[in-house]
Amino acid sequence: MTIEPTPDQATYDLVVVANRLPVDRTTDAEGNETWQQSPGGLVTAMQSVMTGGDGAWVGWSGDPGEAPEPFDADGLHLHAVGLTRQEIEDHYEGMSNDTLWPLYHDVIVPPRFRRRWFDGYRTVNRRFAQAAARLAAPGATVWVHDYQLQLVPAMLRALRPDVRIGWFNHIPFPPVELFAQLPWRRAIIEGLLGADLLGFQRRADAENFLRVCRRLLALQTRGDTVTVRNHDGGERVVRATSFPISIDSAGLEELARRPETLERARQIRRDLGDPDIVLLGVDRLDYTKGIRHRLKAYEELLADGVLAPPKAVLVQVATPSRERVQAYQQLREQVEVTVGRANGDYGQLGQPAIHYLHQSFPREEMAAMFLAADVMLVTPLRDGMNLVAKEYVTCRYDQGGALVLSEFTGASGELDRAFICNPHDIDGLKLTIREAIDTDPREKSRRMRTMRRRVREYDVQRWADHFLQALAAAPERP
Ligand code: GDG
Repeated sequence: MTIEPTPDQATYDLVVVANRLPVDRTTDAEGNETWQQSPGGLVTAMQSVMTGGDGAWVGWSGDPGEAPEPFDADGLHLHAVGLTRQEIEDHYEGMSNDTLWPLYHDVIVPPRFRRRWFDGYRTVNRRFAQAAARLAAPGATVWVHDYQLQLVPAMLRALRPDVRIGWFNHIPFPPVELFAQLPWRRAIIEGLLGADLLGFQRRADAENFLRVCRRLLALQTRGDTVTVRNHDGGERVVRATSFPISIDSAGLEELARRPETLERARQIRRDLGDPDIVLLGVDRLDYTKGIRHRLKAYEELLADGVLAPPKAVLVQVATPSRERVQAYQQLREQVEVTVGRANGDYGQLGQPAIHYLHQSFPREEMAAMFLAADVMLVTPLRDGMNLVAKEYVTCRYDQGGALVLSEFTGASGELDRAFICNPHDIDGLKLTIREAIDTDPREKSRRMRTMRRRVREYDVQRWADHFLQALAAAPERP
């Protein structure tokens, strides 16, 4: 990637504000520090809407300490926000990942409320808002992302009333009965209402937000809008609606279609001992993803004698995640005990029942795994969207494979031709896995074709375009 310093005082018509920059710091063979584009659809989507050199991205570099100087990388203007070790602990690990993440995911684990964490959250949100305020050209569009930055819209509006502000939530928005637990609920709602447009993954998330406004702040809502009274007595209208996120399906399909990807998929099956059935799970190692429920169902299918290695194998990729947060350490232990027990009870020499990989892999390898898998298990207890489900169907240009998908994912709203399951119902999950294996291949192909069409037609580019068009059309301020 080409990297150049950014001219001082430059301003931009589009500013993206996200917790992380779209690049990771790496060290090359000579020991020089450099930046590499992080994988992910958001970066790809933003790159295409930010071409023309008038877009900036504000985010944290991922390391503690002073922010590196702003720089340009492949046509994107990158402005790092520096966080101290304490701020990372309070804002990121604490308030974002130990309070908001569990609260917004149905309280699967109990959220922890710490006043110090919220203070850190507010300080860091202010720093992001100030950076965005400096970089936005007059009348610019600022697109804020996700639950780590919910105070930014109002802070930014106070600094720059001339800019148009959108916010998109990548995770679910909880029902009022759960959200009401949050000690700082008023501050969060008021923070969000600084935006012109609030985007959610599902309509139900947007409706939860509107209900929160009515019930907790006694605000008036009408259709998908909330009316907010300004300090000067004037009124503003904020729109809250859904924009289900998607993936760069053309780019991923191109990768999946490469001959070397197919060859690698065949090699993976050979390495697994040429089983009849390969089942696959790919998740960040997160308690929202339903990995324990999936393993329990699989272990019972082994115990019942329905499935057995070497004819059937499960590959579970669990990418390391948030390893400093206690709930994630506990989950890792539980998963690893279960995998060890299943392999001890049902594996044979050189033929484990579960191949467990606590690692991350390059995109090429992920595409080959998707192509190699007969049944993809996506069983979250709650998930804003779940991109893995969309990636799997995109890679299956051969119309092969079957997707088992939890009804508690945003993706199930679009991919309703998947084998839909309730992961809490272990007997039901076992039956759904069996159905995904046993259904007639022609029927599976039909289902796959329908799902592939949906993801191809509504890709991440369409998603970004829709959001930005809706933001441009957001009610003019009086
Ligand atoms: C949040 C919301 C929402 C995973 N392991 C590897 C790897 N991955 C990639 C997947 C996929 C991405 O990471 C994970 O995205 P998900 O959507 O599945 O889940 P979250 O990380 O929880 O994302 C979620 C999303 O934001 C977008 O709005 O859908 O609901 O929770 O792209 O493929 N990629 C590579 N190696 C790995 O080992 N290269």
